[in-house]
Amino acid sequence: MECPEGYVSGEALSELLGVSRTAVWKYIKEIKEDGYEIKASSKKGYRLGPGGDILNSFEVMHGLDTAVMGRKVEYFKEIDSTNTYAKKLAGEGCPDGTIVLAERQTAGKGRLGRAWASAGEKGIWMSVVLRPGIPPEEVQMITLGASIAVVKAVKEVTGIQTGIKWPNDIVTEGKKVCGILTEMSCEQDRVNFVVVGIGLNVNHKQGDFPDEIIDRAVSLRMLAEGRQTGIEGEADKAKLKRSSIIKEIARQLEKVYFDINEGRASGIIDQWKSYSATLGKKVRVSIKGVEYTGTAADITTDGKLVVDCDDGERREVVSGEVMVRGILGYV
Ligand code: BT5
Repeated sequence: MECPEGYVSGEALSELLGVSRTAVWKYIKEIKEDGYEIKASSKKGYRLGPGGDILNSFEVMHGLDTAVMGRKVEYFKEIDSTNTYAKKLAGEGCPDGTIVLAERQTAGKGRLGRAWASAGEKGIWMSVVLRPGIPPEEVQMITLGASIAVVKAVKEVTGIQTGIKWPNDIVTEGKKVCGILTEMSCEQDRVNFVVVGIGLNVNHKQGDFPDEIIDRAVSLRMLAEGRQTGIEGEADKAKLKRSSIIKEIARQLEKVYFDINEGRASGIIDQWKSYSATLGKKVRVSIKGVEYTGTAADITTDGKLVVDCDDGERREVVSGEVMVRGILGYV
C-alpha cells in the first residue's frame, strides 16, 4: 500500500517483517484469498493491485485520522446484528468510538421491531459505540448528527447529494438509501452509552432488495448509474469503495459528536435543516395513534418535528412515523 507505483521484493518484505521468505509467500497467498489483487514477479517481487471493494478492520483503520472514532474496529463476515453486538461490547466497557462492521447481517434491525435487509458484500452495516456526556432526553441529537454525517460523507466520497427525512432516513427522490437506528442504555439523568447503527445501501442492484422494499429502496451504485454512464470505470468503482465511505462517515461523525458533547447543538440543528427533505413539505404524522396532515414547519433544539396541522394547531412529533408527500405520494 505504501508503494503504489512499484514492486517490493520478497527479500525486503522478509527483512521488514522479520519473517522468512517462505512465510512472506504464505501470507501473500492468504491475503490473495481475502480478495487482494497481488502481482508476483520472480525478478521484482510483489505488487499490490488497485483491488476491489474489500472490507475489513485494517482497510477502515488504515489512514484514518480521527481522535476517537474507529480507534477500535471489529469486523465480522456474518453476524445477527451489529447493533446487538455493539451493545454487548459497550456493556463490557469498550472504548468510545468503537465501530462494529459486518459483511452480512442475519437479523438486521430497524426501529420498532422492523427488519433491515442486509445483503452480503453490498452495504455498510455498521454500529458505533458512543459515550456522550448529555442527558437521555438529548440523545435524539445524536441521531440527527449521524444523519448529517452520512449525508456529508456520501457527498464527499461519491458526489451524490442525499437528503434527510425526519428523523433517521437518508433519502433521495423519495427512496431510502440509508436508515439509522439509535439505541441507548441510560439511568435517570445519565447516558451510559449510545449505539448508532447505520445501514447504508452501497453496491446493490435493484434485484438485490427483497420484494417488499424493491420500489422504496435504492443504493449509491443505482444512483450513480442513473446519473452517469461509465460507472464501471476504475475511478467510479473507487468512489463506491465501502472502506472509504466508512472512513469519511467516521470523520464526519466525530465532528458532530464533539459538537454535541461540547454544547454546540444549535449548529447541528441548522445543518440538519439545510439537508432536510421534510421541512416545508406536506406531511402525514401519527401522534399517540391519531393521524394528522399538515406542513412540516421546524425542528426543535431537542430534535422534535414541529408540524402546522391542517386543523390550525401546531403540534410536535417526538418519534415515530412521518410520511412526506412527494412524487410517490406519502412515503
Ligand atoms: C431504520 O429503521 O431505518 C434503521 C435501520 C438501521 C440498520 C442498521 S444496519 C447496522 C445496524 N445493525 C442493525 O441491526 N441495524 C442497524 P426503520 O426506520 O424502522 O426502517 C425500517 C424499514 O426500512 C423497513 O420496514 C423497510 O420498509 C425498509 N428497509 C428495510 N431494509 C432496507 C434497506 N436495506 N434499504 C432501504 N429500506 C429498507
